[in-house]
Amino acid sequence: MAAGTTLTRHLIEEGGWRNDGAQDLRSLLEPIALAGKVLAREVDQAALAGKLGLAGDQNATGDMQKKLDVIGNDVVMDAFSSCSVVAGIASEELEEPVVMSTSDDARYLLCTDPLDGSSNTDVNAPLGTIFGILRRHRGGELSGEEFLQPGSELVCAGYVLYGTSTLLVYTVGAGVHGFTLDRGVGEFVLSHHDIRCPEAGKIYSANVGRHKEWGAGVRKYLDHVTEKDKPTGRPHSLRYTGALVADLHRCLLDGGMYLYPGDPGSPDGKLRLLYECAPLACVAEQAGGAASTGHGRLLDVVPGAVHQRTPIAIGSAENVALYERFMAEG
Ligand code: AFP
Repeated sequence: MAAGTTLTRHLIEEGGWRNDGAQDLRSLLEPIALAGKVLAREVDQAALAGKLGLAGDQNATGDMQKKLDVIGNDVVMDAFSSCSVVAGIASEELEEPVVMSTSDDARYLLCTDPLDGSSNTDVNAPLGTIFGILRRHRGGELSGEEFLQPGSELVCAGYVLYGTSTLLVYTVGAGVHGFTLDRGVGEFVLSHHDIRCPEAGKIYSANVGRHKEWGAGVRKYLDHVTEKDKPTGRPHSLRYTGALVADLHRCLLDGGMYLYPGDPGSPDGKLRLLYECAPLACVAEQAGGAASTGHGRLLDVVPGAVHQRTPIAIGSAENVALYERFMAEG
C-alpha cells in the first residue's frame, strides 16, 4: 500500500471482506471515520466550549454521564443516520438498542461505546471510541436479542483513539490497520499497516488500587510480574491511563497485557462485553494477540444482555496464557 494512502482509498483498494462486499465495508467505516473526526474536534474544543464536566444523568449501566458522553453518542448516531445498511445501534449510552434503518439493505448491527474513558475528558488525557459490527440474521422489527451474539461473529471491529494524535484502527478479519487523522486535510491516512502484537510484553495495565479486592489467581499473577527476575525480563512496568482503548493500543504496539478482573462485589468486573471488550478482543486476536475472561476465550462468550459486563485480560498472547494459568491455579 502506497504512502499517503487515505482510508477511503485503502477501502477501495483492499476490496472485499469475508462474505460481504467492499461497498458494505465503505458504508460502515465512512460513518465511523466521520464520527471520529467530529469527536476529535469536540474533544479538542470541549474546554473552550463549556463541554467538560458531568451532564447530570446516569447512563444505562449506572455510570454518571459526562457532557462528552452524551455528545459522543449523538455524534455516532448522527453519523449513521444516513447509513442504510445498519439496522440498529446498541450503545453504552442507550438503555435499549435503537432502530437506524428499516431498509431491506439493513444487514448489520452496530455496537459502540462512543466515548470510552470519559473520566479523562476533564484532565486532557486519552479517550476512545469503540465499534463492533455484527451481521443481522433476519428482517422485520428489530429486537435487542439480535445483538446477543458472541464476539466471534463480529465482521468488523476497531476503535478511534483520541491521544497525541487521532488514530482509527480497524479489522475485518484480514489484518489490523491504523490511520492517523491529518487534521490539515481532514483525512485519515494509513500510518500503521498490518499491526502485529508482540507475542510477549513487559507492560501490565490494571487499576492496582483495587488489588486487595481481587482473587488469589489475579494477585499471584501480579506478584509474579512484579517480581525481579532479570532473565525473564521482570519486573514488568505498570502503565494505566484509565482509558481501555489507549492502554490496549500500547499493548498492541509494544506488547503487554491490560487487565480488569472481577471481584467479590462485582464478579464480572466493570467493562461491558458487547461494545467494549468483544470488539477490542477481535482486534487483539486479528493482530496476533489474545483476549480472555481469565477462564477462556472472550470472543466465545455469548452475551445474555446488551449491557452485560465481563472480566477481561487482553494483549500479548503469552501474557494472556500465563494469566489464565494463574487463574486456573487460583
Ligand atoms: P469511564 O468511561 O467511566 O471513564 O470508564 C473507562 C473504563 O471503562 C475503561 O476505559 C478503563 O480502563 C476503566 O473503565 C477504568 O476503570 P477504573 O476507574 O475502575 O480503573
